[in-house]
Parts: sequence; C-alpha cells; structure tokens
Amino acid sequence: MAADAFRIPYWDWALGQQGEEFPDIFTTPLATVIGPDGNQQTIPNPLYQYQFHPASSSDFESPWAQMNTTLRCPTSHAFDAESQQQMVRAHYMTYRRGIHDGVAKAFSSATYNAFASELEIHHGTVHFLAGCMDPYAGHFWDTEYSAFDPIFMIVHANADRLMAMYQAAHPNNWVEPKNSGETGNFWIPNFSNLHADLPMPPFWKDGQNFYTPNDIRNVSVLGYAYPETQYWLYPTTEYWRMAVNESIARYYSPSARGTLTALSDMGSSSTTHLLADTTFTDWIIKTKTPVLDLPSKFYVVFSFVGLPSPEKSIEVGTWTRQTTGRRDTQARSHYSVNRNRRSYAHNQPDLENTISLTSSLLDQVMAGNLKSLSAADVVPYLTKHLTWQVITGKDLIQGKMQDITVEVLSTEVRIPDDPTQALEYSSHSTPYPEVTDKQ
Ligand SMILES: [Cu+2]
Repeated sequence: MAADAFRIPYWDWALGQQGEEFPDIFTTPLATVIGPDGNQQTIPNPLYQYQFHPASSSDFESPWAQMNTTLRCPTSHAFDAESQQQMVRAHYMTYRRGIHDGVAKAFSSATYNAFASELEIHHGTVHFLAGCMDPYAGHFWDTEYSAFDPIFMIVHANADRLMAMYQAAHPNNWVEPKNSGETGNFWIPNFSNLHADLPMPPFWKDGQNFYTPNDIRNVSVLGYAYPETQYWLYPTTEYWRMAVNESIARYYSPSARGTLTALSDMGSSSTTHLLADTTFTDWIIKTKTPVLDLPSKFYVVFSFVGLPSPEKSIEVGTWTRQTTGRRDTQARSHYSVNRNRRSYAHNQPDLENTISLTSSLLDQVMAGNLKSLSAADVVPYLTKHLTWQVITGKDLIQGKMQDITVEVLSTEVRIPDDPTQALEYSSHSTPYPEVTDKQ
C-alpha cells in the first residue's frame, strides 16, 4: 500500500555546524520531479512558496491580504514584494550554532516542561530566521500565518522528533500542570490551566473527543516513528534508551565540545590550556523578565562590540519569543480574568532563558583577542564587550521589556572520553553580576 511507504520529511535545523546550510530545496523556484507518466518534468517547487487562490481580503489581516504567495523576509509589504531567500540563508548561517547550543542545553533539562519551553524558544529562532521581523516580516514569522509557508511541516516535524527523543531518554518526565498565562490561543483562553488530561482541539481522537497529551504520550499511537524512536529494533527498552542517549550526545552536545576536543587532539601548545584535565569553564547568559504584558513577538540580540577588527561587532546569541498573543481587551476587563491575572502574576516565576557564550568566547580565543575561558580572562572581556538590544518590531508594544535582567554565569564541565556520553556539568554555577550591572 502506498500509505505504508508514506513519509513526511523533517529538516534537522538543530545540527549546527555538523549539518548542511539552509536546504536549497526550500529556496529554488523550480523543482525537477518524476511525473505520473514516469518522465522527468520541471514544476514550480512546492517547498519554495505557497500560492493563495487568491489571498482573502475578508479573512486575512493587513498586510497579508495583499500578498498572493507566502514570502520569506520580503522586500516590503507591497503587493509586488519578493522573498529574499539569500537573506534567509545568511540568517541561518548566523544563528545555527546558537540554535544548536540552545537545543543541546534543552536536552540537559531536568523536567519535561523545562525542555519544552526551551525547545519552543529555539524553534522560534527558526521562525525568525526564515520569516524575518518588521519591517520585512514574512509569513513564517507571524504565528497566525506561518503554517501557510510550506516549510512549516518540515520544521515542526523536527521539533516533534526532538521532543520524542527527550521523552525516550527521560521516560519518567512528563507534562506538569502549568498556567498558560498570556500564551493562550484560538481554542485555549489566556490564564487556562494546562495539564496532561486537557483536550487539545482541533485534534479529534474520535467523533466525540479531542486528544489529550496523555493519549499521545508515545508518538507510535499516531502510527509513525522517527529513525531514533523505533524501539522495536532493540532487544529491550533499556538498549533503546542507551541508543537514544548516544544519539543525543553525538548530535546535540554543545558545539564547544567538538572544538575543544579537536584542539586537544591536535595538541597545539597555544590552545591546550583550554582543557585542564578534560574540564573547561562553560559560560552562559541568563535572562529573566516578568511574565505579564510582554510583547507577543520580540527578539533580544546579544553582541560583542568594540572588537579589534575585522568586524567591529558580532552577534553571539538571540532570545526569540513568538506567541499568538491574542490580546482580548474585552475579556481582560472581566472580573475573573483580572483576578486570574493577579494570582498568575503573583505565583509565576519570571520567564527565563539561557544563551551559551562558550563557543563565541572560543572564537575570540582563536582570534587572539582573549587568553582563556577562565574567569580571570573572561569577566573583564565580557564587561568590556558584551551588549544587548531588545527588538520588538514596529507595531508591538514595548510592554515590560524594560524590566529584563541579564546575568552571566559560569559552570565547570567535564568532557568524557567516550563521544557517546553526555557532558558532565558541575551542580554549582558562579554568577558575575559585575559583568552586566552597568547596562
Ligand atoms: Cu512553530
């Protein structure tokens, strides 16, 4: 049966420098395929853009109503706007290491919810890099329109795969109850209680009920598997779990691991000091912001500035947030919603995110601008060169972004000899408030 051989491809955007560039199959206007008559033919590439029939001015908001195809990083929002695929490709090369290191960090999460929220952030960067933001926002950036871009399924199939791999590695971790806050959507109002038995419209389980997270805890219930989730290929569940953990260590270890291992294998005397007894100092930025009244879409870009050429400044990481952010002002004035907001604001910890700095610091070591990864060298370096900027786009509320706090922390990390074993993080982190105090 054809259905037995049906595949939905995924694109692993989290491979970082081990992977390919932004795939050509998304950016070339024409595709050559074998037609129904068995002959090769050239057709408009269905992964390049989607053609509306035409865009509906009654259903679509401005500016999307006037554009008749999906666009990536368009030249404008006029009817004759064009995609800038070269900008998407360049964007991916800029951000892929940060996405990879973010996903690597997510895989070390102690809870399912922590993994899910970190994965959400880094998949948001893919929306950002393929969509771009105002004034050049394309369909993929705008949550309400992103599913029209044909890369939507291929990008999200990989998010689904990464979640399935985390679940396989951590079978006891699962959805813990939490409040949706202001991230509600068409079906789930803001400030709803989210939990593993919550029906998830519009996904029907049968004619009467919607699937709940518990119904689909294992993706095989839905009749599919990823290369890494074919548990039936292993004699026991334990063997399968070991294999998944090996894949996670191979594909999603922080990029600094590969760099440091290669440098130490080369034994170059100028860089061997970076790994003392197979241990190095890992550096991250932690951001915190109050959860309420955030712009629904924004990114914060972190840079090293004032560098001694050739580039004076380089981006070292982003924090992207992209939610539907329906702001229902009528519902907001309602008593119970206001009460929910108050109790939510009272009970929720700040929204947190981490960005890895270690590979960007290693770049500076190799460029001769920084001596080592030790605090004695890194703290003065970051105090001098690290800055950040919040970008919300033209029609987004600045909201509470002024209250963002940024902190730099270090942790000692050991690299095991066996590349299929995960990095070992010390349980203790050291904060350096002096690095970010001035901003
Ligand atoms: Cu998405």
